[in-house]
Amino acid sequence: KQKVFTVQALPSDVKEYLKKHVILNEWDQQGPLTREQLFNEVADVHGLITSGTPINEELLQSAPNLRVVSTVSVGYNHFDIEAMKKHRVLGTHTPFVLDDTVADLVIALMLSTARRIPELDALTKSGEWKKGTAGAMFGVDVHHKKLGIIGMGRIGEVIAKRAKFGFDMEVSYYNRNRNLEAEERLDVHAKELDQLLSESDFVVLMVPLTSETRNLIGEREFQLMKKSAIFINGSRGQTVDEESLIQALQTGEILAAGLDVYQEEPTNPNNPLLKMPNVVTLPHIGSATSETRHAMAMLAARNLVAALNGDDECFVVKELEDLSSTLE
Ligand code: 8YV
Repeated sequence: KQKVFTVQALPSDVKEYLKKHVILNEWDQQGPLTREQLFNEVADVHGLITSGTPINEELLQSAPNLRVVSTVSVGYNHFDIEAMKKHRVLGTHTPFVLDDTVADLVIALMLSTARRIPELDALTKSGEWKKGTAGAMFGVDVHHKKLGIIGMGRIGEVIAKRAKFGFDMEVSYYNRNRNLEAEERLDVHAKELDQLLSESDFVVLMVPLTSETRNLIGEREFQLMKKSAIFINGSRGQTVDEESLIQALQTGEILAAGLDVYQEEPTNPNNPLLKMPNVVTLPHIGSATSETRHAMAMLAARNLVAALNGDDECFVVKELEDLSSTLE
């Protein structure tokens, strides 16, 4: 049997599945896994399961037998694709199983930010009912408003469906390449980025982190948005220039923001975004429901076993698909 190390804590049934196919070692989750410990653990493994460990030249050099890295996430910006190609290491991820859950969370952030739920919850719980019902605490409507989605991929489409059919919103999107199927299926409208930013009441960022999307939204883009706009980021913190976001919120260039991701995670307690009443902050929990995290873990395990066995019934990240065919 081939040897596998998992950095990620896995449900017991997933571990039982893996143990039928591989020799599984796991991090005991006690204390930080230092780089030295990680390199020691991967020195002789054929497979690695993680959700964010940087898969870079340094790690790959310390793991000469490594053949497959399976990430428990749909995003794989922690994969150094060129280094993985050089070391002929496959990377797999977990698309589809989390689309609905992440889309639910984005809608929840839209509603929570628009209707000022965290502030009003705090006022109710602190006995300040009257203050909570005052005009100064009114939120804004979501239904019938204009939603602009930056990144109309699988998750973006589910967000659009919920917004259109659940809240009668008018939905536009910006993609590098048009998504004609989504336009046909959901009657959503492709727009240039600047037009989408200037017209939208809600701007949702749902793009993978790549060299093209890093800092995609910065000072110029926030200045194009309506002063009544609400900005939601459910993608990766690095897709936004965070200093510009802070500036836009502090100067009233936009009304509010709902964030699940940040430049630095875990967030620095001194981050100004954590002090602003018009910012709803969540700790990167877009896919964090019991059902979905279990489904992601099981899919990551199945991806790993399939890839180790040269079986193409697994979700290899698209940039490594060619490698997959040559490794069979
Ligand atoms: C993960 C995510 O939970 O799937 C992704 O890309 O960002 C989340 O679903 C996160 O990466 C930590 O596992």
